[in-house]
Amino acid sequence: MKTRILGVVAVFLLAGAVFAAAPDFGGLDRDKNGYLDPAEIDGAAVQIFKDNDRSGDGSLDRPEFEAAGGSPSRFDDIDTDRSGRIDPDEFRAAARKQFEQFDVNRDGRIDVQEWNRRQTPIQNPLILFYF
Ligand SMILES: [Ca+2]
Ligand SMILES: [Ca+2]
Ligand SMILES: [Ca+2]
Repeated sequence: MKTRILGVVAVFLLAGAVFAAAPDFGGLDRDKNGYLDPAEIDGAAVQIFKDNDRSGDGSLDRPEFEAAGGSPSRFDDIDTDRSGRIDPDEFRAAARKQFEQFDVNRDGRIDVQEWNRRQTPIQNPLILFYF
């Protein structure tokens, strides 16, 4: 009997853990409808760009990008004109590309399954998506 109760408790705990792991999409789901749409990704990109442009010169240089958790190779991917700086358009274009990568079923939104496929709880979702 006791083990059975423990079993039930364990199932509840497990369900709770799964539920807790259901993402709020790293806070990106602004309208809280359970999906990420391109406008949410784009809007957040503008803010995240500003937050990480520490020098305030309107672009992200390599140190700023890496300080935010980005890798050197990812910087090169995003800096499509090879200027050595990421400008807002490049940043948003990269976010759009990420969106398309996540949106496996191409319905124009990222659902929880699509999000979880690429995220693990230990990763900072914003870094993973934008940097
Ligand atoms: Ca949403
Ligand atoms: Ca550039
Ligand atoms: Ca989708």
